[in-house]
Amino acid sequence: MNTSTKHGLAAGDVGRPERPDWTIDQGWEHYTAEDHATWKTLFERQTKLLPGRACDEFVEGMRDLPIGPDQIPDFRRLNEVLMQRNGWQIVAVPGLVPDEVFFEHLANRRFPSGNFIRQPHELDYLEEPDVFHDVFGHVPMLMNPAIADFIQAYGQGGLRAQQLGYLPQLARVYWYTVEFGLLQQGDALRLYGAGIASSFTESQFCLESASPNRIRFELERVMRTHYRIDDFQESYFVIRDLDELLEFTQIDFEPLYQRAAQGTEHQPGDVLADDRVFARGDGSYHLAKRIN
Ligand code: HBI
Ligand code: FE
Repeated sequence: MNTSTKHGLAAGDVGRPERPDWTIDQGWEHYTAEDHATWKTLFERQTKLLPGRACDEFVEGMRDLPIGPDQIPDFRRLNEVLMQRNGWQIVAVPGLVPDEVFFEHLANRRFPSGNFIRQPHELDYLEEPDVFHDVFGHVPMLMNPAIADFIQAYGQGGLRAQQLGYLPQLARVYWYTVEFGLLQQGDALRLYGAGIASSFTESQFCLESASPNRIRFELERVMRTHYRIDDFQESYFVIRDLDELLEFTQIDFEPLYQRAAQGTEHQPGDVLADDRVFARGDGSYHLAKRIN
């Protein structure tokens, strides 16, 4: 299906890449006024929500980057700042890329970002990561040295996990940290995961709703836990601070993978006897959906 429209850039035709690493030009000049307007709508409503919800490191990363309301950021300008900060860069891709390609980029400190932006009728939900999710959600966190090294290690570990047959176990760690992670900040919980930082509805749900569980992050526990890709999470996992992610890069995951893959798997909403629970969810959100 060709989803190109009157808009300059749309998700689509991800079938045959022209370059083996799947990168394309961002094509910044091709964004239309409507594309930039969509960015502005998303940027402004999200920026209002994040004080007090996003962790301080997210806010600082955003502050130091050339990201603002008026235009979709130009990757060339983002890269000047990021490269200088810690050697990361953003590369444009047309949408989801194969796992090996994704890992290879991350292992080399290149973050693949969708170049297209969602359509005005799909502001709150889309299946493939677009430039708003990737740039607004991920790039501020990439300015942080701990996240920067953790995501590189994920790229390196991804290739290895795949060879060992443990990719599902590793992907759960990424999902419950980089995408949907919470952390402790003082007495409160804050979000740092890009999937929630870039979501209008879930950035509120993950911290304020009575529905989800908020559970202390433990590596092996998370490796056993399925996640939802089609709706809000039923459980969020909480790390002590971003430096905890750095500690994970020092651990050999293989024995954990083995134990996790052999033992029981957990459903997204499960709470276990030895979990350290910050908030036990009442499950009301997903329950109501099942009944109705
Ligand atoms: N491709 N562009 C893009 N972005 C992702 O987040 C991504 C991907 N390909 C594979 C993938 N994520 C995950 O399935 C792996 O992390 C396992
Ligand atoms: Fe993402």
